[in-house]
Amino acid sequence: MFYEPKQECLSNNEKRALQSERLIDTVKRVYENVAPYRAKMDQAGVKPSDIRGIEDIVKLPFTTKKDLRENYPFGMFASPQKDIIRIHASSGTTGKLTVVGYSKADIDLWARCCARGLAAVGATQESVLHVAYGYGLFTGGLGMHYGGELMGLTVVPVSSGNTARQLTLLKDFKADGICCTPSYAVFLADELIKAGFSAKDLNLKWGLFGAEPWTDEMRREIEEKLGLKAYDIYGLSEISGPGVASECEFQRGSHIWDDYFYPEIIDIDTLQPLPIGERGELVFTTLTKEGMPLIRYRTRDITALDDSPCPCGRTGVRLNRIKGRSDDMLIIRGVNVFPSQIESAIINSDERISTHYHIVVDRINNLDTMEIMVELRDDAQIDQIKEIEDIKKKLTSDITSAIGISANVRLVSGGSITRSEGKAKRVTDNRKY
Ligand code: DLL
Repeated sequence: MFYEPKQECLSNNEKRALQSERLIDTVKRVYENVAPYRAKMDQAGVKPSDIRGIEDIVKLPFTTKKDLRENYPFGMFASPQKDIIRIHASSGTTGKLTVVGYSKADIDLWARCCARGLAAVGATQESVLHVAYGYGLFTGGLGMHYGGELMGLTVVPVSSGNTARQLTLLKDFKADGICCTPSYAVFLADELIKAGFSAKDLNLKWGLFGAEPWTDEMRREIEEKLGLKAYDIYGLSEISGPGVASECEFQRGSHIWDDYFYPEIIDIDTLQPLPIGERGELVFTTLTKEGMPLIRYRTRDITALDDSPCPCGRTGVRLNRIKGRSDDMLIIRGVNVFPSQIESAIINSDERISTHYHIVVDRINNLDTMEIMVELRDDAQIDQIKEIEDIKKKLTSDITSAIGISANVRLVSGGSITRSEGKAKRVTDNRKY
């Protein structure tokens, strides 16, 4: 029911005409309603009337997380507050969240895109969908929830955590579809096996996994252990959430719903657009969003596009797997974390700790772990071991409240952390993608 061939299989000419018409409207909308966009366009010497078609997009300035931060919380909204019906947010670089506002039409569009993704992997109205992405400011849970409901599936809003309960519900409700991060899928599978069960005790047929980078090796592992077909789903809060792009049954990369989100790949040094197939940074322009339309938003995700025909007939340009980021954002258990957030928690926690720290990220038993080593200051007045315990306890809790997930803090003596001669290397990521 949510396969929309008319929109999903547009010819090149039809698509460009639609994208052009929508871009022209979006540029007018932001110029008239969003002061920071008006200022940026004036500075670049571009007027809405200069944008006559999608090819003119290159005349427009980029948008970055910095723009969202500088206009925190609602300064980038193009709709009056009375028309904003939902707020979501993800981590920003310096403690301030990146905030997104949705109008009713934006929520409907987002649900439609998630429904397209569900339909593309074979969900039907008889399906039971187990949503194990987190619900809340994170977009994973509610995005897939609304997509599933729009399609008429039976949605089970389990949210993240409590693995034993997840397994019980999967067995009892016989979900045929599951949504969670790929690393959690592997963890769930291992817990299933540990508890003495196997994929045969479940009814899973397909899963939509995303919110963090993963590989084809992980895909095979998940498919084998959970007895389903594993599909990639990509998205980011700023553009809407999950379902900006989604794989079809052929698993050849995620089709971008490019009648709504226009993709470009740029060279990260020259910021010039690259031809299809070349790897660079992914940039998106929303074509119909009302609440917070974004023009040429730099996602920082490194990937390439593929416009070769797909046997499914959909013409949405496909996204290769995300190969990394052009900034220092880490994704730990599906949560976006910037080292700068950890750094400011360290600086503000206790004057007896120094600003020398090192973060080690790993994947142990298929679960991301993070250890943060922090040096005590040489001149710190510490008389009792208990004081060290107290410093550690407070820092652990400060870090958890700054980044939203737990980390293992280890206090070490002054000088223990290797100093770098150039840029400090703050993070060692031992995970293999
Ligand atoms: O992670 C939205 C989402 C939820 C997507 C559930 C898919 C499934 P943010 O928290 O704003 O939104 O994080 C966005 O996560 O820029 C990528 O770096 C990364 N990411 C998302 N999906 C994938 C994926 C959600 N399939 C950031 N593969 C993005 C690799 C992904 N990285």
